[in-house]
Amino acid sequence: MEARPRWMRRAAVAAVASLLLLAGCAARAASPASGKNSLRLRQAWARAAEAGQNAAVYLTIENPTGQADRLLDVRTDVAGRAELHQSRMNGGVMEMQPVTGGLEVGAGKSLSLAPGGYHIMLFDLRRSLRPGDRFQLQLRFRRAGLVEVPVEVRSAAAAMPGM
Ligand SMILES: [Cu+2]
Repeated sequence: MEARPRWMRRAAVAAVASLLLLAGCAARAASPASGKNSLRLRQAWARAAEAGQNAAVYLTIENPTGQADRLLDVRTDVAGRAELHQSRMNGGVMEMQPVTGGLEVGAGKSLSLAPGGYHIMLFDLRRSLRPGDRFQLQLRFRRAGLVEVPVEVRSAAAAMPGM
């Protein structure tokens, strides 16, 4: 005689499986943010801008691990909204548009977000960004999870067309 109906046992197995998944994520997020097992974020900087305006952030993402990762989205306390953008020339005019589906960083590769290409767009700044200021940016990766990086504000005079 069965103690419990089959569906009940199946539900119990599913619950244990999801707990294991959660534990795996937590362990990964808690791993140290250096060494060959994790991403390295370098030279993060933003252009100076006034409160209420937009600003672009640039950085280099190095992936020394053996597995590709993907930057999914970005947030920061200093802006109402942050998006991944790409600048490109269109008929002699520099245009930018949101990146959909995130940005891949291949195993052993690095990805540069730089003026004229990929960048992080901050919308609706909650405070002015002055040269020499620093603020924290949170990047969410598919594998590495949430990674935080300090961003240094540089003079807007370093401006280039198209951000
Ligand atoms: Cu942009």
